[in-house]
Amino acid sequence: MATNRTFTMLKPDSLEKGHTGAILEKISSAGFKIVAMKQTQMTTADAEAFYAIHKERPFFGELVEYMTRGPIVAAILEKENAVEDFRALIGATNPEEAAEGTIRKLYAASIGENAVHGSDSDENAAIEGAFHFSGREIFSL
Ligand code: FUP
Repeated sequence: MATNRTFTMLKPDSLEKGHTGAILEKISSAGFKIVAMKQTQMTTADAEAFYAIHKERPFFGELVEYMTRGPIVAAILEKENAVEDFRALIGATNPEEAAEGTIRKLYAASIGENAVHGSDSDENAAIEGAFHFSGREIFSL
């Protein structure tokens, strides 16, 4: 079932601005089932590991600071074609380039604080889901 799952995080700015409910509603309305979900806070080591692929990029330090400054909501979502459909629902990394009606267009402030994460491949969805959830926290609904 890995190909039917993706992983998301509502990032700290979404929680700070009170957008958690609205974003989860958009996710549910788009046909995604939430098979795992929790509110948690990443440590610096967590964020450095999660975003290790970006460690040489100039924005890495700010990214780690942003992602650790407050709680996030992490979730595993299930739907046919989950990875691609969720990327379409959230919109481009830079909210200025995100399509109308996408989550980032509606709720993201900037490319650095872009409200939500969505896995970019089935393989990364599985890795990222396992980073945040144990098997006992994932439910087939
Ligand atoms: P996305 O897959 O859309 O989440 O985007 P990336 O994996 O390319 O980037 C991960 C995170 O790094 C983004 F959500 C925000 C941050 N980032 C920047 O701050 N500046 C950039 O130019 C690109 C990414």
